[in-house]
Amino acid sequence: MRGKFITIEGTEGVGKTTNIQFIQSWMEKNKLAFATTREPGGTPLAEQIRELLLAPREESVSNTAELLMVFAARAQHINQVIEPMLGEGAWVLCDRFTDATYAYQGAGRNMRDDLIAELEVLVQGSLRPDLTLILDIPVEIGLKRAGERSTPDRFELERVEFFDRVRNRYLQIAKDSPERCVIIDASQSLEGVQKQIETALSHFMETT
Ligand code: Z5A
Repeated sequence: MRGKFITIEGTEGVGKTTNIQFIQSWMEKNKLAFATTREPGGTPLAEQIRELLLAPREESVSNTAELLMVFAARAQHINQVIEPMLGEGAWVLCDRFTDATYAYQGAGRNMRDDLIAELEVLVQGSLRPDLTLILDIPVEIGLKRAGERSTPDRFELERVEFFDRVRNRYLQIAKDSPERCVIIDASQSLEGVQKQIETALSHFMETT
């Protein structure tokens, strides 16, 4: 049987990395075969594209170049990792996927949704996540959490208004696709966040 494709999304510093470890333990407890991966990245080539994409640089990066880099990395990732793993029956847990493109390149950079949708079809065919957990917190709190942790990448240097647009798009995506998306209130304590994640995963497993 084909595996399930689960994605985890949100603005900067919402706690994706922290909670992915929790989801991995949940999958182990439930004896599921799974692979954890991330976007942009997940293969040697896609990780190189990630470095190009995130590095702060003096040259301004065109929005189209950024969009194509994201989808070039995704094409390689799907071909080399996501589809083979799902085909083997493993669950794939992916830190960000195409919702991030609609949020960052679409809402953040004001790129047209129909262009993103065309690339989505070209690169993914019919592949879409089965479940998406959207971790949500006010932008200022996320930026503070992320800033305390590491030096900012090219996206983290953006203004608060950019991340407000990103956050609002994620909330809109959740509204438009309630059968796939679950919003997790990530402003709670880690324990509270993980309780919500566990409820969402258990419900998904029971109903899928
Ligand atoms: N990008 C794009 O533009 N288009 C696309 O299509 C895709 C991506 C796929 C890299 O993503 C960038 O790529 C991203 C968008 C762009 N923008 N940036 N930057 P990324 O996912 O690798 O990077 P990120 O969003 O910056 O993730 P992050 O900074 O690693 O954050 P996080 O993983 O969500 O958070 P964390 O590291 O788990 O937690 C942050 C801190 O908060 C840490 O110290 C935790 O201990 C703490 N924390 C976590 N949860 C809590 C709670 N509940 N309470 C208190 N403290 C907490």
